[in-house]
Amino acid sequence: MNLNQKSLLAKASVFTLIGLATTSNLFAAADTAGGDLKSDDFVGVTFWIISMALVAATAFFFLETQRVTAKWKTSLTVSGLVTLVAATHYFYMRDVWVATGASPTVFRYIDWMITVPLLMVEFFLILSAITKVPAGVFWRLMIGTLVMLLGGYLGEAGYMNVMVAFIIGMLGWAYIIYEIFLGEAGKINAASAPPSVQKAFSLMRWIVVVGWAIYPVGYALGYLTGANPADSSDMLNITYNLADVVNKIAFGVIIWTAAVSESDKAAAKA
Ligand SMILES: *C/C=C(C)/C=C/C=C(C)/C=C/C1=C(C)CCCC1(C)C
Repeated sequence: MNLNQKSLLAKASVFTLIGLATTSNLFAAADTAGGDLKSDDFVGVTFWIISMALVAATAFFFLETQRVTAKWKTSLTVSGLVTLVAATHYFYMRDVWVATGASPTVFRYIDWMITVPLLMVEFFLILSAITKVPAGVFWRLMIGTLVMLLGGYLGEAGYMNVMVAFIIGMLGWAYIIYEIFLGEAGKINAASAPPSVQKAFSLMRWIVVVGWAIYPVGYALGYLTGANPADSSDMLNITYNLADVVNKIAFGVIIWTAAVSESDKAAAKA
């Protein structure tokens, strides 16, 4: 990349940040509910903290694309898109929560419908950077994602028995885990990836198993314990919010770590 392109990218990043800052201000101004955050509304506080952490993470991932080699730039951009989309939804979700005390289920699932496929794209990109990956891998991961989220939504929105919906969602998730450990995606990684990529890939796999496990735990705490509705709703939202920190911000940081270490190695060789 030449100097001109670099300064263009820097400008684009700055404009993105200004855009983000303005839109978040607009949301806050348009909806006075946000100003009604009560000092004892701890779930509401987590909505606010995470909104801002997601904004900061977005700025960080976009700006750091300038520091890494070409093949890692796309991965970092996708990480930034995940946190950008999530930050925007969090502005709306926290307003719903603060104004009504209800779970912002619709915004939550719209967010997941966009960000979970983007996270799947990351797997694909990491593998594609080093070898040719059949498109079938990508589509199978997408199908698993759709089943998982559709099941969850039907249960949470009241279209289906919460337990049956939970089981459908779990089956979708199990299929994703099967694909990345024992299916084609896992085999490609084992056969052709260099050690640093294998490390990143295996870390990402653990994110999908351990990090993503926080979501069904949240669902169970929200709908399957028989606790009173107010407590259940607190537990559900606090657990989902925590899960998003792990799976959107920490996940991006893992990719950033691999990207920086690979790029530095490439620079040392040159
Ligand atoms: C950024 C958002 C992410 C990574 C969201 C992930 C969501 C899940 C892994 C949800 C999983 C669920 C099940 C495995 C069972 C049914 C209920 C769900 C949808 C909460």
